[in-house]
Amino acid sequence: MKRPALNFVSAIAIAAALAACAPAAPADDAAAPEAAPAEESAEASPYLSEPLVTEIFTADPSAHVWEDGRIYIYPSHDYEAGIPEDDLGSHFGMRDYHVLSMDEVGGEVTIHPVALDQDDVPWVGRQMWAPDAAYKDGTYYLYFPAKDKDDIFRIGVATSDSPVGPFTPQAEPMEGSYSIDPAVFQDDDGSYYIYVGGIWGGQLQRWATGEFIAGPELNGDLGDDTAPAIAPYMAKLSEDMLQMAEPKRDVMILDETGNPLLAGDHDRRFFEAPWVFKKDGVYYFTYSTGDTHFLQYATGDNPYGPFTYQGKIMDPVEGWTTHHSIFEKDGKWYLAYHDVQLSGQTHLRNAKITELTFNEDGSIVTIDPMPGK
Ligand code: FUB
Repeated sequence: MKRPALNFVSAIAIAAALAACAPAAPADDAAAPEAAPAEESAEASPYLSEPLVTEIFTADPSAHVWEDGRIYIYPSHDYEAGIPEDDLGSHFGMRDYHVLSMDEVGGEVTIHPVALDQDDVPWVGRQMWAPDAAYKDGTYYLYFPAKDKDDIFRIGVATSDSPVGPFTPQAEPMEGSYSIDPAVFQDDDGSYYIYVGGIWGGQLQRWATGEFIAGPELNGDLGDDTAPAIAPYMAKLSEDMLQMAEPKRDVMILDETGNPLLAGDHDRRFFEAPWVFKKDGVYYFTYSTGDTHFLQYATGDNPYGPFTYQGKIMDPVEGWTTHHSIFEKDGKWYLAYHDVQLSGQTHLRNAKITELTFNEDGSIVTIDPMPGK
């Protein structure tokens, strides 16, 4: 599923410059002259917001405000792996992570040195995809999906005493983990919960029986559009934050009649990118619909769900994937997301931030990422 590339000559020039410094720009790149789109300044930008950094490609931005009040973003680090595009996301061949940080939205962004490289994780075979992070009692935890040596996605954990790493990985992935896109939510009582899942290339559909089923017949949705949609899974984390402390549970997303969203409801069903936050006592389960390119949300009254579908957070961005996080800073709420403004290529993405607005009743005002298009 390909989307048309951008037509800006300057964007292509920037992409070429970025590809030349792949796979991983050194930390010092934060000090390097920005490959800023100077040539674009003559045209009005159709985009709602601009890339956070231009020195490296970043995607799937998981944003947190830690105790020092600074914003830390844990993104995927896209690079040109030279693998042809397919519906399994083989072209997303990422192999390391860099953390970004800034004092405030719109402030100067620091690109920190490599936080974790796939060569440092004994069980990883390839594809370090969308990570998240958590903080507890002086330790920062990086949760990341990667394919093991059998090409099965697992969730790894790595720890550091610094929010920007370097992170030391556990020797094995989390017990019983599979699929992609871990997101960790800390509740007000100090409990932590992990939410995981992504279909198609994210392999969640391959676990429908509880065992991994290989083979091309399960490359996509399960095939029965009238069945409940495939659910991501979640569990409370153990005290040491390294394992799931209880059996995994399905995250159920219900429609307005109280029935599960159906597999055929591609505009609303879960595809990937779970992210949970809490506002005014309401638990928001947010996610991407993948092949229909929406960010959607559902709400519930506890971290386990069920969650009832409420509406759209964002219309499709430029590029195939859409993956986000939501955070509060100084009384304002923000959406971190990505598009492909810099490259025009779906696997070379750039993270962005924009403000998120709530109505009085807690509903989210849908964002148009391309208001000038
Ligand atoms: O970045 C690789 C994958 O693309 C992520 O895991 C998905 O959420 C999608 O953004």
